[in-house]
Amino acid sequence: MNNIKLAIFDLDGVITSTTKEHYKAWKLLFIKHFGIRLDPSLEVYTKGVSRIESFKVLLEKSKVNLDDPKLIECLANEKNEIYKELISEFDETKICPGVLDLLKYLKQNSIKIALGSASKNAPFLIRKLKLESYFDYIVNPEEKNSKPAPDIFLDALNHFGYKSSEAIAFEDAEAGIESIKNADIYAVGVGDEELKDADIKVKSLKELTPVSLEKIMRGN
Ligand code: B16
Ligand code: MG
Repeated sequence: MNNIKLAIFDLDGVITSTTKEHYKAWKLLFIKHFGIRLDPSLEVYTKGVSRIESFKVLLEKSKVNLDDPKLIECLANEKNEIYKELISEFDETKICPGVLDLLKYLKQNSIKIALGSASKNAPFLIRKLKLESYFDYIVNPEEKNSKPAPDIFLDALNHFGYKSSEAIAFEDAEAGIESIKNADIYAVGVGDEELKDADIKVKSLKELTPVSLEKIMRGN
């Protein structure tokens, strides 16, 4: 791997899958407080987007008028308590296919590894998945603009003092790919979504062999 010095990973949808748990927590909250059944089609708007932004988009799509910031924060905290309960049993078996091999390969090649997740629960989940030893840095999403803003990925670059051309980043959500591209970093799209702005798209990280990775790094 030529000049790539840093790999930045999103969490939900790349390292593990917590999308169902996030959305189930929102659904329970909306039923309890607003008597509204959230449609499954709205889930996509919450992927990769911060907790508060997810809440705001769900309120807007459900035509609920809520403009008291304190109440919004309080309900978002309640959703987080439900979510934490739902992920309390997560362990190594919840790591997505191909992740461990890729992390090992990057370590063997002395490439730094960072986590660029919008989730404030990321350090907790990484511990549960027993992956702490692989990560050289975990971005703190607190007080950063939500994806698609580039802030989270730029923070990882700045932490190591690397240029955007020296990094590669992995994302499963449209907002996340936009965030990577806004930071001018090479974007690997992961999963079933179209992710049309990704530089390369794989269904699963299992598809990335050392040979294909070398190719990506060389730009051919
Ligand atoms: P939290 P990612 C994102 O994770 C989730 O996809 C998104 O649904 C969630 O709202 C966001 O984290 C914030 O999570 O409530 O735990 O702080 O894809 O950026 O790893
Ligand atoms: Mg994600």
